[in-house]
Amino acid sequence: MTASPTICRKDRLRGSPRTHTDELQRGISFLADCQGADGSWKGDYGGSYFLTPMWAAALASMGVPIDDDLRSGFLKYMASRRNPDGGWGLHTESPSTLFSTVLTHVALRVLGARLDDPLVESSLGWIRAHGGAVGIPLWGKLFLATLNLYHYDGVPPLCPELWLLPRAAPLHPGRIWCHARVVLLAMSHLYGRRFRLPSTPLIRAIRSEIYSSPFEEIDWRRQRERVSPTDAYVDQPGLSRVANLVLGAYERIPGFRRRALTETLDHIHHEDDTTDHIDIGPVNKLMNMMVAWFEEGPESVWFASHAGHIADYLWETDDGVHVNGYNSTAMWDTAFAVQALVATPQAADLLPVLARAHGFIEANQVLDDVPDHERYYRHRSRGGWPFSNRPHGWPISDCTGEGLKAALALQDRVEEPIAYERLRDAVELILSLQNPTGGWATYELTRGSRILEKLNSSALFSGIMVDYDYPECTSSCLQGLAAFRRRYPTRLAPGVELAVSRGREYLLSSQNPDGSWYGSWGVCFTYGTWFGTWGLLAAGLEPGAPALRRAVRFLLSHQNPDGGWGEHWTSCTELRYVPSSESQVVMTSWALLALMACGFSSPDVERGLGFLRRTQLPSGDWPREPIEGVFNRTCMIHYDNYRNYFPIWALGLASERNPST
Ligand code: LAN
Repeated sequence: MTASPTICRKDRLRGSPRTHTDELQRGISFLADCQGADGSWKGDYGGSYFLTPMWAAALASMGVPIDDDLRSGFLKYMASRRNPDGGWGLHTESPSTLFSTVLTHVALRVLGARLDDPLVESSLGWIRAHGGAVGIPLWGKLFLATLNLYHYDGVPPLCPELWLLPRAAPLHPGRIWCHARVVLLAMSHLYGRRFRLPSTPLIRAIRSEIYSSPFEEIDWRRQRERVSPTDAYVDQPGLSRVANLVLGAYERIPGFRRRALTETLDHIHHEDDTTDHIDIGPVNKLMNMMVAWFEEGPESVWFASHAGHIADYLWETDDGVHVNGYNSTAMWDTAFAVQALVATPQAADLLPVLARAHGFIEANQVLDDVPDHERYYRHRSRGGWPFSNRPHGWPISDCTGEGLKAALALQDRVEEPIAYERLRDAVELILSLQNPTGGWATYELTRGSRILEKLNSSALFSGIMVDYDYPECTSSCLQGLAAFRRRYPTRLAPGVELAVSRGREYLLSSQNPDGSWYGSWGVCFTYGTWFGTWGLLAAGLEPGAPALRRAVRFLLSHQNPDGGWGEHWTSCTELRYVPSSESQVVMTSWALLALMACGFSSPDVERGLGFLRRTQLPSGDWPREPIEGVFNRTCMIHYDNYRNYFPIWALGLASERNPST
């Protein structure tokens, strides 16, 4: 087996105070210093706490070598994220959940912490006070079952036979949002094989700790739908109960299991092979790695290929080692950093930085579709940009839009710009991803009906069953198309024209009556409204158009007396604007970007810019702030570089508009 994974330590540069008196120049110098040797920017992508104990528990249980640094890094991180009530939340700012607390307890114990360790006392106290681990949500049930800490009879049926359904079936897994689909894929394989670790004294000890009655005496079947009230973010839908009954009955009939497992295994291999064993995200990466371990063993080539990419997801900070939400943020961060830098008056002095960034963007565009993409329910890939890098290889609509914008912004600034044919491929991919509604979803077209959401049994995440239209994705695609049209007015013109006008209609129809848009991937209405306004402007609306005036009014109504904006993550879960206790640099930048693009200039904009200038640190960095990213409504995620390039973008736009500021 391979050696202990080397952890990426990518500290932000704590540069010495800059000599520049100008905040914009200071911010630019700091950002430029943070550029990696490959030309990209990437950052800490933690915040979704549950990932770390899940990984730590599984890696240690599979016997992946964990050296002292990694072990103490995991322990330190878990210690630093404990809530005052002694439990751990789904994300780093949320109330405690049984899911994260049980995962933490198991991780602590398999990493060697003893029962008298204060952290273990804490997790155990919390679990016992909340009815024991029986009420852990579905993902936890299945995960614990693989570790031999939950009985498979207590896991709702995850029949792999679903993969044998005819493609036209409304419930076919190929219709599910790709992230949920690939997690379900691995889970149904593990379930179908009833894979579990051998029972050891430690496993038996943990069993006796996390349940209030002896493991053997628990009526497991009755636990299938049980979810602790602390974890029930999403109601357990009635339809999923019916499905559980039907599939539960089916489980007793020997039928197509062998064929189904061959099918799921084939799909798992395809995902591993086409992503260089990085996989689309941290949950299916871990689950596929477990499948490899159970199927072929720790010494197999398959497992070793997985182990070689464990470190891609690990990140070290002063708080210890955590698991990131993706293998990196490189492409997303680089596309925004470039756009921010070219919006400043200093752009002409930054050619070497921009050339390196261009090199990264060029080298990470996906050039081919994955083999047999249709058989494996994959959309085309050629021409797209992923969130992270080419080896990961799953392009996303909005990453392609932002990548295209960044590439076009660099066309006249580099010696060898990306060839027209490749930009055309990006445009064609974007066009192929537009839904009949005019909107864009994330990785694929919307394939399933909203009824599928009624089968979401995760309890923890909302909106995971379908790849819905999103204003943010729509906006980035529209902006990419508009930038392409400016550069090549006659190329692909009819298709681009039509797509832009349909996209505009979608954005207009998704605006809320108060002028805002709900943002699904950043916190929350401020983020959505920045994208909404920029999308409509790209689609040709005049800055004074009524929809944009409403958006401006919305933003101004939430400006704080200190000139800044600050929105709390609970906006995402409560679906209404919740202010945070203090203004935040990131939201202030989004609001200013929207206001300035809408042509709005007034003392309010000046006060916002003043907030950005005042809060900058002498190094040119800005202080880390409360969490600003989200997925699936309930789980927050931290975008570390947002606080660096968004303020630069806003300050840069302001000084381009008014060179005296
Ligand atoms: C991401 C990361 C990138 C993000 C943007 C491109 C920023 C967004 O505009 C579209 C959605 C997307 C691609 C996205 C979706 C959900 C992800 C993949 C994540 C937030 C990173 C981690 C998260 C994933 C779902 C975590 C695993 C949990 C599950 C519920 C499967």
